[in-house]
Amino acid sequence: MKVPKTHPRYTSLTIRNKLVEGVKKGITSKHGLIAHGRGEAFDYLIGEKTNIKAKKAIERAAKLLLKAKHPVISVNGNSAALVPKELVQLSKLIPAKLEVNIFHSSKKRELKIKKELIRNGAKEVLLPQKNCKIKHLDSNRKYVNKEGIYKADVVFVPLEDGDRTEALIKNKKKVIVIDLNPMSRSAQKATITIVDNIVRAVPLLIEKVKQYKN
Ligand code: PTJ
Repeated sequence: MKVPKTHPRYTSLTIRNKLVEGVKKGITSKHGLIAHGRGEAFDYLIGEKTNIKAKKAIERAAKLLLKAKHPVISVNGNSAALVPKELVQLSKLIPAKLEVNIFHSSKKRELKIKKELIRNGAKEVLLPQKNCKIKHLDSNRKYVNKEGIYKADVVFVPLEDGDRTEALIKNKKKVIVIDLNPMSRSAQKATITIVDNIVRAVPLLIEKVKQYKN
């Protein structure tokens, strides 16, 4: 759907289009549309702007990612539809590995997300392995890659449901989360929580990483 630039909700409707496209391409799950709706509601309440607390959290996140020995960016169906290019750019800058990790189990979707990241410039994208699991987690998210999340010290989770952050922390990892809902389990349990929309927060994180690297 083409959104007229003059529409008062232009940005929001354009973001929705990306997710609908993600579903059509087989990257995003249908549940991802519902998840986005929840995020949108919180974004509306915070005025669809990055607030000062989020900016501070982004600064701390950039520092933690740059200090990490083995940082990994975890990518699901929503983040792959909304910020694929930015996640690839961030992974190259830090540098950090990119690993696909989805809640709604689908081998086909994992491969499509990987392909999308490669289309956006990624050289390497890790996939979960059935013989490699993290502890304290029962959902499909428990499967990880031996060279990625399994041995990571810092995991960046742009947005997801709340079953994994706590488990990653119990597995002795530091977790950076972006979540528009400050009351979600992910937001409450993470080492660093950025309460903002990933479409705004990830570009700001890229800028901070560039600045600190210089
Ligand atoms: O691709 P999969 O199978 O891994 O599934 C991904 C989703 C997102 C569907 C899955 O993880 C899920 O169901 O998540 P939830 O439980 O709906 O939680 C998503 C969280 O992200 C909620 O707290 C939303 O408020 C928040 N959120 C949604 N869109 C955004 C967001 N936070 C930041 N930026 C957004 N654009």
